[in-house]
Amino acid sequence: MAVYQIAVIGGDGIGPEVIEQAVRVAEAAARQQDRAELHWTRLPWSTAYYKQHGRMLPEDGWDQLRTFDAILFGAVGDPSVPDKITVHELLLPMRRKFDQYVNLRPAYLFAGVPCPLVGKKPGDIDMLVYRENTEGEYAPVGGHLYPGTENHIAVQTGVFTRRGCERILRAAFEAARQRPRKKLTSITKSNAQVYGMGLWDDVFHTVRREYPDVESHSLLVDAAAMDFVRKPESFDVVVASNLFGDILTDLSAAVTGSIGLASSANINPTKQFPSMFEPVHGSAPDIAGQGIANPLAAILSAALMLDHLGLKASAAVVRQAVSTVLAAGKVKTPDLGGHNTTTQMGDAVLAALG
Ligand code: GGG
Repeated sequence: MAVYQIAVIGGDGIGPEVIEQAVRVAEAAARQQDRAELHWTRLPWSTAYYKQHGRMLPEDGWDQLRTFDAILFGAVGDPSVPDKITVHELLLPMRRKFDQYVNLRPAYLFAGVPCPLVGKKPGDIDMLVYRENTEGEYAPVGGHLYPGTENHIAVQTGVFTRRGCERILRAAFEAARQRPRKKLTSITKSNAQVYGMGLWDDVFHTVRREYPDVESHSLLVDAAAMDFVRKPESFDVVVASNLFGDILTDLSAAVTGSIGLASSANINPTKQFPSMFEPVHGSAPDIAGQGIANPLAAILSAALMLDHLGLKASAAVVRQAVSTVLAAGKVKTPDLGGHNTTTQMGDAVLAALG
């Protein structure tokens, strides 16, 4: 029996609550479908850990993490500690240190999930967003001058490299090529950000020549935001910079019914380093500890992890079980208009695995 070593970082707020349901479901599916054993190592790295140790993870934390086959991550962020510590010392460096340059964020309108847009049927919205994950607007490049004075100056630099643009665009084109619609939209803002986004567009026009079988075009981010609402069914694969991808995927989550269903994978395609799988949502301190968070985004993220590990049958059965539970509509967490708990939703998916 193949054994996979998985690091589990529940993190803050609802992170640990939803991630435990993902662990249960992934473990059962892997055993049942692929006769594989997932061995979980829980790492308590979080805001609570920071308060105790003065850092988000131990000194050798990155070396510890490097040894795992994958990382399952809940959420990070707590109102009592600035994001520049919690998010910027754990989540964002993880993506860069392990060169997880592909942030894949699928958005799908499931049967049984009310869509806030009129007239959309299950499956009408079915897109994959490829978000660049290691540079762009989230590169920690910048600084302060004259802080604490009237003349305080803050500089935040977006970093766009030919290599960085090319590899995320290529990953997105490869994905589009595999999909029935073979369509790709590259998100830009080169009419305002002429340097970074200008390079992004240049690389897009170069790479697209290699994919004549993919129908591709470039779209301004503001027009994309409008079209995610007006005609989300027109999108298939979408590729965007770090910031634009982050913002647009909250919108794609909203139009597919709930951010509680939005999964993501932070992938190092070379497999030189572990990839990391996390729900798109954050730590949601407003509902933390109540046991009512929707665990489906975490469970679907675990399905992306199973795919990445090569456990395709397990991944497929998890997605099917989630679909079945949503379509039945008997178990619903509050974000879906119901009253069920996180654990009840986990139980329902486990039962639907068969
Ligand atoms: N599970 C997602 C999470 O913890 N999000 C917190 C956050 O601030 N994320 C920023 C990002 O995804 O770039």
